[in-house]
Amino acid sequence: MTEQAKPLVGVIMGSSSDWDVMQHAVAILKQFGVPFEASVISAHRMPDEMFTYAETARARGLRAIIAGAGGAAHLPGMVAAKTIVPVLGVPVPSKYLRGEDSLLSIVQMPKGVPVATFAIGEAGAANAALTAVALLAANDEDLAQRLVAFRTEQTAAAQAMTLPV
Ligand code: RP5
Repeated sequence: MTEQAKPLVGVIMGSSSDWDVMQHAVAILKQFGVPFEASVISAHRMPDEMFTYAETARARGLRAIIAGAGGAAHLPGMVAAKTIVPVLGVPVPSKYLRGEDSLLSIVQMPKGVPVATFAIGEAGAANAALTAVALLAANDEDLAQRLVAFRTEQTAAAQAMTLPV
């Protein structure tokens, strides 16, 4: 799926089965009007495509790559190995270990090739996208103001919370 002619953020995932989680990253990028592309790139089923994607990412204009995978989740780390574009890793819940395996696979990168790793599941996917927005906002004041407004809305919602006591 390609959403814009010139995407700034790439959203990749190891399988279409990751979409339920990764759609939350895409929803944030849409909400903020950030041009993005989204596709299935599997580390173990499509290794050549994975390397080509990573090797061409910077020249194609990508400024961040959000990579989600489950199980023995090599995708974010291997993509990070082939590009200096920041890689934001999202651990996808797995069938047997609930994503703890995904989290440890992604977060525990050896020193020198970082993957910024987020929470397991949809919160992680959304926060990875919000981080991509924040990275882009450093050079885009309109986007920065939309991010400030997003935070302000959350503050107002919390302030309006009541308890049943
Ligand atoms: C990983 O294996 C994917 O990221 C997915 O989370 C997991 C299972 O993939 P499917 O067997 O559902 O295609 O590569």
